[in-house]
Amino acid sequence: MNHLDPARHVRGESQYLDDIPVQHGTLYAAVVESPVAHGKLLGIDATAALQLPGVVRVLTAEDIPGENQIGGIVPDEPLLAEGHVHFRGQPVALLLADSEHAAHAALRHVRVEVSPLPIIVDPREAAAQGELIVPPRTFRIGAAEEAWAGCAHVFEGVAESGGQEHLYIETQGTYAFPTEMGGVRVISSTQGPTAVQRHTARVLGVGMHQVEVDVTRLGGGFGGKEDQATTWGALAALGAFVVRRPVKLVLDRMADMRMTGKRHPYSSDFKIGLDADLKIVAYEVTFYQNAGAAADLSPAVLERTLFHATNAYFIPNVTATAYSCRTNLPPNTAFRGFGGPQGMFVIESAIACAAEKLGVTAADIQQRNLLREGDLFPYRQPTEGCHAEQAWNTAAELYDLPARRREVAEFNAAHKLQKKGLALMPICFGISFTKTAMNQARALVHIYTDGSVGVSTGAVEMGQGVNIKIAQVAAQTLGISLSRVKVESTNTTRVANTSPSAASATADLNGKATQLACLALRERLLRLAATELKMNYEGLHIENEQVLAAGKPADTTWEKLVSAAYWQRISLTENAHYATPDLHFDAETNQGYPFAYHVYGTALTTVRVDCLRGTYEVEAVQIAHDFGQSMNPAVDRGQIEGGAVQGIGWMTLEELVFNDEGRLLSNSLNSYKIPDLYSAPKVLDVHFLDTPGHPRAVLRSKAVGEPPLMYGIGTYFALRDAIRAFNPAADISFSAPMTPEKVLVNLHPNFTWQR
Ligand code: LUZ
Ligand code: MOS
Repeated sequence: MNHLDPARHVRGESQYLDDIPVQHGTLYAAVVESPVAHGKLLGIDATAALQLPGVVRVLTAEDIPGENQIGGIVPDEPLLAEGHVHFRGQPVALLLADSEHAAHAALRHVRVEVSPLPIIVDPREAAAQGELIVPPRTFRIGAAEEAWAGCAHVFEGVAESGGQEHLYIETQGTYAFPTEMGGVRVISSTQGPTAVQRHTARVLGVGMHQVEVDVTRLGGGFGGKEDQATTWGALAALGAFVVRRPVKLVLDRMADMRMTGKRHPYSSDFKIGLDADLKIVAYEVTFYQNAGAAADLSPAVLERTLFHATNAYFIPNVTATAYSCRTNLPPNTAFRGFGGPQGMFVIESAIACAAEKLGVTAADIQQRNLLREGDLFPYRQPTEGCHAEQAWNTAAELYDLPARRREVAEFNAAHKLQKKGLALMPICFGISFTKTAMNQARALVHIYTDGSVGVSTGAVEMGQGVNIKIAQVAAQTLGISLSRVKVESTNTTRVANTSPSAASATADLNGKATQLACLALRERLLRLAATELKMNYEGLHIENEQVLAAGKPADTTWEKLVSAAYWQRISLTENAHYATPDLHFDAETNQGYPFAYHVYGTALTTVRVDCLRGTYEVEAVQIAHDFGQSMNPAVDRGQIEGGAVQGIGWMTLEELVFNDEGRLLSNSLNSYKIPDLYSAPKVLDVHFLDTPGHPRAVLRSKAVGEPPLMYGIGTYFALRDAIRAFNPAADISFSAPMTPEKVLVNLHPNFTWQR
């Protein structure tokens, strides 16, 4: 079962937004940005720009017919700045011109007058000044404050993790068309078509029924288009609505990097207490999340940090507190893992801190504390079908942990200027939107009279392979070949009120809805067959497009059956709704049953460091992963490989640098490095654990989108291990990413440059 798209992708035949043939009369939009990170907006003067050839219109907040607001969780984000600007790159005005060139050339002729105000870029400073997006949250189980006295060992520390640029290959973009009834049709590169629809309607002051959003596919999203495609969608729609001409808005790479939010950097304090047997007795953690200048999805990201604060470990006494801190950076947003990786980095830092001080390996602590069946998470959901120990033990045996440790020790004894390091990284990730209401989806399935099938859902294909999975569900449920099934574009007029394609849950939610629709159609068709054949409905099924009775062909094929249904005026269309059963969560007590199930796994990582240069190679990342009953091993393996490498990038090379004025310095691929073929692991093994899957997973095939990203955290700790092999006294701060520069400084902390 291959992914549906790759052949078209490599031939260049796949249509992305920027490939859509341009309609006559189209205007090109460019966005006028705030030149400073914080200030009072005194005026916008577009006189000079409007005199340039090709420039048609400059729209500001005053031109917005509806509400100038695109905030979701908190209404704190204007579409176009009004009164104040809060981050560098904030959209201030929309410039429309006859050509892309004219639009971009005119940008610098729009004068934005701002009187600067003091700025904050550090989350702890924001918290100290009371600049919080929402009140702090605390998850609590047991009584950590009473447990310290009984601990044999207590350690405290600080952990910092950096942001991450999404770097989807396709930048943000929208193509909007005015429609005859006074609405707009919007083609958007978004993970959340309904979010674009809702906020566009709000901005235009029309009903949602006047806004149609259509999505064919994205060249990657990674969370960056869950909420933040909305800005560009609503801006282009505003242009089309006001000027009554099609408007195309596509960000160039540097504008995209400057203007859009990223993974949240976190600064955290931890305290961990262990007993004499290295059992973790208590854990206290405080997270300071750098939210940027507006809420965006930050409160939900913050919550997921708390959900995953104890990773794959059972800890009886936990107090985890999180602050969402408002700074003058672009609003940070969803990014694969959605706060989970940030929380997991801190518990792994606490464990490494304890291990280093106690002279044991981190694995000694990790292994003793893995979750077991029935253990409670701090939010009181018990584990059900817990594979934490199975994943750990399988990885340790399959990849021969004792031999690998020996190999590292022998290499390190034999080499002075090169050192190897090793780390294990267990993961546990909860599958479901943490906002319970979002765990719903719908599918609209048509069987055409020739027996071919069209499926529409709320799922957005962004390269992750959700379309092939949905096609598989339809084909398998109806008993027909895959070639009869087409998965349609994601369109708000066909499937309404959708949740974004996010939270690793897209195939589960939309696949289950597809399954329900197809089950209903299959039953309807089999009842007809039973009548025609004068047989029992229960004894019939469809396989390979044949209707079978007791395993034998029953003289009716799929095509005949479908045709017969049409002529008997039986509906060949079904619309089904799926809502994940059993979920609940109380945001006051922070207790409940928020996740459909959890995904487990363990990665074994080895690295080799050049101790003169600080450069390094990831030698191997070897993973034992809980897929359940994978419905598409090729697609699923791809998700694990890509996720692991993306996580390694976050933990090693990818370093966002803002200066004190809140200006992004790492603003292009010259200065922002993501893993390439050379820096990707030399070996990347993925073992499919033998696990049963979960009934709430589609076809028992567990979600694969986000969990593997956290395997990358192992690379950070393997690098620490290698640095300490060179310099056992190294006092390395828990600060990611571990760039080659940082490795070098940690290897040689007392080195000073001689002039
Ligand atoms: N988006 C969201 C997400 O709105 N809620 C979530 O829980 C979530 N989790 C992961 C990724 N995106
Ligand atoms: Mo995502 S971080 O599941 O959009």
